[in-house]
Amino acid sequence: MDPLIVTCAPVGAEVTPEQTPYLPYTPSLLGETARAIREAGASIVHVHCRNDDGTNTHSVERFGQAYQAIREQSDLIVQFSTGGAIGMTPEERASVLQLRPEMATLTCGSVNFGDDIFENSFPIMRGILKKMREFDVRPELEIFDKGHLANARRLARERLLSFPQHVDFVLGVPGGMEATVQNLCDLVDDLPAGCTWSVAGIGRAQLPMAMAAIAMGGHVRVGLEDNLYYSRGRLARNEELVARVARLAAEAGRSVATPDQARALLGLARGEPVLEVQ
Ligand code: KMH
Ligand code: ZN
Repeated sequence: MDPLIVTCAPVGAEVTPEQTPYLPYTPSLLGETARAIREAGASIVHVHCRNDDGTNTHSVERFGQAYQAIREQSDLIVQFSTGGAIGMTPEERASVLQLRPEMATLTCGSVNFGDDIFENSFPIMRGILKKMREFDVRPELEIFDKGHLANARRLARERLLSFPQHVDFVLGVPGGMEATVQNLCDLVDDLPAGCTWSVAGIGRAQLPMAMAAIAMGGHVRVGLEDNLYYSRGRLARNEELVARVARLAAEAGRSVATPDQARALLGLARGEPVLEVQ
């Protein structure tokens, strides 16, 4: 099997600094986290940003600072969120693509998200994909439900997307597809040929989904965005979640991918960020 690509999503948009002391919600904390998760075995960092008071922001300036801090401390593949937070406008969510991160997420459809709706209509998805093309950013397709794969195929028929792509199954969101091994197998079966995939299990599903992906030849996403706990009642640090997956993979005979190995597996050319916005 290929080396395991471990993505870490250390911040997210839903967890608050009041819930855990381990949330790296400033650029400088993100830089330190990048170093720690790289040492632990991560090759991709999925980025959301916060203001100093912990509130969500998708400001281009803040993402630029975060990118710089991560790059100063690691060679990780930097993947920006274009999902942002519930309530952000599609324009706000796509604005950070002008910094030309190596990768960014594209959620492939709307989904109930707790009591909210995470809105990703076709016009929103098309707008984000056009910006990705303009700034040469590689998408990671976020799949919260099986119909999202059909939506991605529709975007491919519209020639806004081409396959194969790297796909992340986000399982266990209240309102989305449940985190079961059967669901994961069904999703993997439905993937267009040649796609690589990872799974992000939400909450206590993070560990069993990671173990399934290791066994199935997929890849894994962990981090505080998706799960606050290392074990029942014990808050996690991001690097601990990465290190545990790396240990489990080693037990199963899979090494973790370095960022450059992950770039090779994903067909990414290493690019440097454009930190000065023109
Ligand atoms: N915070 C969620 C509403 C992404 O980063 O692309 C969306 C999300 C997905 O986290
Ligand atoms: Zn995210």
